[in-house]
Amino acid sequence: MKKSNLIFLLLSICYTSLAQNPLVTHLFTADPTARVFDGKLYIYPSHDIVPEHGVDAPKFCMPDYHMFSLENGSTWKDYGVILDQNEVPWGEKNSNGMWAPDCVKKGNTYYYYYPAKPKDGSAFRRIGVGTSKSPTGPFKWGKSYIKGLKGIDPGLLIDDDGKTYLYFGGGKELFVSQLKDNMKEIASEPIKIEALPEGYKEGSFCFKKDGIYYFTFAHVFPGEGYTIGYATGKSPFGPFQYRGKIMDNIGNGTNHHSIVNYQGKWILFYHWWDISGYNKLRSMRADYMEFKEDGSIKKVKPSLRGIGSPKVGDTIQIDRYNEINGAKTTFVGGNEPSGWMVCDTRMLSHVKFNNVDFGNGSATKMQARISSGQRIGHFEVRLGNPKGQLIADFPVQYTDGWNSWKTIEVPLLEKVTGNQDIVVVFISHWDVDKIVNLNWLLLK
Ligand code: FUB
Repeated sequence: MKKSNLIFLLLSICYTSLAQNPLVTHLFTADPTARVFDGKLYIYPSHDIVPEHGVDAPKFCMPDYHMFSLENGSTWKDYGVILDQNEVPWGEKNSNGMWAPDCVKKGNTYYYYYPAKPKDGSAFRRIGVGTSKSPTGPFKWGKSYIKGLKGIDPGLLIDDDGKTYLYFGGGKELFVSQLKDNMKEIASEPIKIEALPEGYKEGSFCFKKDGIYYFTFAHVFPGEGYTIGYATGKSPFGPFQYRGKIMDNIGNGTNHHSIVNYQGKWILFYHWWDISGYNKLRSMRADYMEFKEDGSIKKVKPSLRGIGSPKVGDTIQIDRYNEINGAKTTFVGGNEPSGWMVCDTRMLSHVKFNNVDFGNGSATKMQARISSGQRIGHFEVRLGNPKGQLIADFPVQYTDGWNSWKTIEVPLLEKVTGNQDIVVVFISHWDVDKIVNLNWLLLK
């Protein structure tokens, strides 16, 4: 085996994280381009890091790329670093400018497009390409950047006739170029995408549905923060007509996205910086997206629940809820390594978590990860709504205090099959103002 392949294999960390939002928390990830290859969902994001002391990176500090795949419907596998900035044959060393990438498959080859700062000083960013026979690499990196293009945020569209279009750019204007069949050279000079509204734009992502080209992009209306907007047209070159926002501004900074259809559902991938509190340390997220009958896109509201269906054996991160009433969430503490929990639970508080996959009904038990400094009460797990069918009943136990975590287990009271929404209802006396802390549930 070649040394580089061996190193690649060793770097393929099997770190997994649940598919709720944010998608991973072991590193900061931004600009998520999701792609479905042969039925499997992959994400090609960029990677934000905290600059090392002495590194002049007042803006983004982005030294390399990881990539991820969705495993078992609810966990993300991190393949480790697939490209480091100092491996870019034409790139300036240590420039920390590995911004938003994309990856597409044509024939049996995967083409990974990424922007980097060229060492010849010819532009702020050029776009390079790597090729691989596998979606997870290793990629063979082209010796030069694509000639004739300058800019950031490559977004690729392979049309039904096999022709490939590269959308790119950031600023007041966005561009598209058709690529030659070799996928590494432009077949046409960049064309400016016309008739988009005023304001800063970046993060072009074009997809086709029912014969319509949806050109989507991050957009700052003058006086407003980043939104995700879209325009539609009848050709990959446009003209496009602006149709509105897919996501409203969710705070200051950027929002870069992609859209895929996975297992019959449309998903919007985007990023936010809610867990770092700093808009240069972002975390990728995903939420379902829907179309109206007239082909327009319903606005997506960022949720904690996100996508994915935990199965028997997966932790159900109940603190990433669809609905919460009378309780709160916060970071875990004590002997629990990391994550969030449901806390401040009171009489009849409830938390709803949609889309748990009970499969063919093989689960017979349920576990709960709890901490408690008192012992009065219990919590019920019900189907669908707070008064739905009772499927598990956990007594509250004293666990040695609110920072001391313990896993408890009860039998499932019913055989449950298929995808179900579950609701946890907390029961105690009205004067108990803190019943139990709950980190996760698990079907066994
Ligand atoms: O991540 C660096 C840059 O910020 C991306 O290229 C833009 O799309 C914005 O998200």
